[in-house]
Amino acid sequence: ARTGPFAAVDLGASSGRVLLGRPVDGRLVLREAHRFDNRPVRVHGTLHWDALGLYRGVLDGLRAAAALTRGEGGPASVGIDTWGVDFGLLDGDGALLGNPVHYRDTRTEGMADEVEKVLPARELYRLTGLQQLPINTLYQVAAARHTEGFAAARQMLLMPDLLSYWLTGVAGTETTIASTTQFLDPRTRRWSPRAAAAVGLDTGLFPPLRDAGDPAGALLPEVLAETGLDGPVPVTAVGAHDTASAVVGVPAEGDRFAYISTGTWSLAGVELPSPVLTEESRLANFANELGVDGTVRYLRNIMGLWLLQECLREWRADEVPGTEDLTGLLEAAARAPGLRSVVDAGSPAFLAPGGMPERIADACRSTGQPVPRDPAETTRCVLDSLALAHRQVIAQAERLSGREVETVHIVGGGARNALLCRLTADACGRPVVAGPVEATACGNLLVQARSAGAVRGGLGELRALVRTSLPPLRYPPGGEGTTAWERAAARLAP
Ligand code: ADP
Ligand code: LRH
Repeated sequence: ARTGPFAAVDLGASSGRVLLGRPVDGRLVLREAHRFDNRPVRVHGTLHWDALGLYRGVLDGLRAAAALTRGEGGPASVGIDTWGVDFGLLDGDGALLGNPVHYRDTRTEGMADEVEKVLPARELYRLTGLQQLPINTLYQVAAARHTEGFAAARQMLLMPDLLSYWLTGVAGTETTIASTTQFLDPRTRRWSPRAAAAVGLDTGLFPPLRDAGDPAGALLPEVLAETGLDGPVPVTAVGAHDTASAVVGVPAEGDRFAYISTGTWSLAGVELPSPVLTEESRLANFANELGVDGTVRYLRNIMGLWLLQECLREWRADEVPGTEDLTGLLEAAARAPGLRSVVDAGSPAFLAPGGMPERIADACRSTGQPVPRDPAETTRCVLDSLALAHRQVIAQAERLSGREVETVHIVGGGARNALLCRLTADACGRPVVAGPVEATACGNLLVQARSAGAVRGGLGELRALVRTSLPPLRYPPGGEGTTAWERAAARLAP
């Protein structure tokens, strides 16, 4: 057996990275091999992912991993996770038919109404348990189904499965990423023929389902040659949905916890043994995404740091003073008056790119609140709004699932944002435990390590390993108490 570290390929909406890691003397030791930007491209009005550019980033990462592990015989295996819902279409020769379309593209506008005529949302929820979001693969298929590309497609591969296919030549669909499509039944963890039929999709377009921990092929000779790795290098299916791997990497003890995976999105919720498919749950727009080891990720999407990323993009393009440096901006936001104005950070109105500072200002105006006067106040408004949304989602998750929450874990890039962590602790009235920043890569690596026999146990044991290796930071709840947050929430009530 190979003895080198495991390689986690983790692609988020804003950046990709390749991390190396393995357990040594009861600790997970991590090294970063490579990091690259993920920049979407608009062509003739359609927003795309730069799929080949991302694949090049993965190859560069594997080349860096090869160089770092030369003395150890190279990585023991490779696991791939990416953001959810998006896919590439392949023709009969296995060639990519056009660049995958970005979930923020406007093609899905009006699709929920189209689908509603064939399969009412109420029924669709009972079949798939997914929250109603325009980004869902089902609505993307509804928008694309009459295009020539779709007619020519012989296979449909979700993003991590597409990258895995390019690396190995083996096609498979991992269950956690499949659960973001709105075509999967969370009770059986198999395709729902009725959901697929609603948009005329043949689920035979997807390759066979596989679970996190299953073997997923080996790097092709051309990949070995290109990256300087010595074969064979196995690829292992991991929680291929980044959020599923992030939840594995949450350093929680016991089951009385909520998680918030904060990066471009904030995904807030609880881990459950089985789905909640009640009408009340649907109306609260909760998703039952599938997790590793037969779990359910009962969560809701919140717009997340996307709101800040988009403001920064605009401010920096306009060379607005005080916005070059994120740390300085966050310090100024910490000094700005708190809870002056809040927006609904759960609203899909903020989904599309562009004009974010102005859209936030408009949202404040239309709810009769003061408009932020500068970037520091806008940033404070965004972070207050995220903390408020975290509070609301966790309270609802608790109520709808019956799962008690004592601790709130924040993982992902947002765990670096001390102000966001503190505000979330204040808003939730519970301690926030922050970190690891790279929880997704940790979850990815640990599932590989377990498959290779380098660690044993269930999610509890994997989480204990994360806890001892990367001790998280604690933020006790404080501030004015939760009534201030209730009053802020009331300003957004219809
Ligand atoms: P994704 O996986 O969606 O691409 P990440 O988990 O990498 O996102 O998180 C990216 C976000 O993390 C950034 O948008 C930024 O707001 C936040 N972040 C990154 N570094 C820092 C930092 N040093 N201080 C505060 N926030 C940070
Ligand atoms: C986070 C994420 C989230 C999905 C969205 C498309 O990166 O995977 O869980 O809803 O991207």
